Amino acid sequence: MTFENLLYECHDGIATVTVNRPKALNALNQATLKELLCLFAEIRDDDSVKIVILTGAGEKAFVAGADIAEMQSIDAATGRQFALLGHQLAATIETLPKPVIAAVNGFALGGGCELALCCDIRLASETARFGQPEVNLGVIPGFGGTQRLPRLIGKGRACELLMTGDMIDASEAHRIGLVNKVLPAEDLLAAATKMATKIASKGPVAVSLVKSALHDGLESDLARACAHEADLFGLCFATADQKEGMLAFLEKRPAKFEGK
Ligand code: DAK
Repeated sequence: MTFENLLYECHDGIATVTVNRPKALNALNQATLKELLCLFAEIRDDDSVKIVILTGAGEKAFVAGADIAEMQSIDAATGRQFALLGHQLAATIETLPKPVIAAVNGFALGGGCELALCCDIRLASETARFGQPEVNLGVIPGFGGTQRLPRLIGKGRACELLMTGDMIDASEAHRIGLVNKVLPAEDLLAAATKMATKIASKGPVAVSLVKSALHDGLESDLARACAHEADLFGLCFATADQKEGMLAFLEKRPAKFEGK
């Protein structure tokens, strides 16, 4: 697979997707959004991929937002198309039946912060900076930031970031729960790969169902979400992975999961 604005590699079931527009701090233009959509659709259908790491090229940015140069002159119809592409990408990542780890290696602003918010786990380098500066440009977040940010860090903190447009550093992002871990920049990808390797060694069906239970459940009331969890728990007992996982425990050996 070759893309103009992305780099892609996959080893041992771990796919790494790198947004590759470092001269524009990896800003998301429409072409990049379309490529990301296309690549994540391929990843969804590729059984050799167990988990995805999403990062940005260069040392400065994860993604510095939607491409302001491109957005500046778009009309309403193109703006709507742009927003739909962004929402489609967010939904694709959130409902991908495989985990996605954001390795945030620098600026994650606007649409870049929103992209990280769609991922399941966020690891950040000490050099990472987060913010939703759209109000500085006279717009609001267009890729779900007003919704996912308060769900992750709470309404008050989200309001502050969304209304002031302030940037916060990685340690503050960690303190408020926006990122799971902060690492020295040179260790970020290794740490993401280590975590990905650990997750990839677990029962793939179970990991996928955890993602589904979490994502669907958070959008639902507790009783309905618990009923959904019970359905998914039952489903596990129709899988070879459950049989292998429990047998391996009883035989005191590591499980060999097939993802079935
Ligand atoms: N778009 C396009 N180019 C960008 C960019 C961006 N978001 N961010 C940086 N660049 C470009 C700069 O223009 C510069 O290009 P050249 O001048 O070299 O050609 C290059 O990257 C390096 O940037 P700087 O020279 O500015 O680097 P500094 O270290 O001085 O500053 C910075 C880094 C990240 C603080 C600064 O670049 C900056 O403030 N960037 C803009 C960050 C930002 O405001 N991001 C949010 C964008 S708005 C919607 C859909 C989506 C959205 C909204 C609505 N709908 C359709 C409804 C989302 C909106 C956003 O994401």
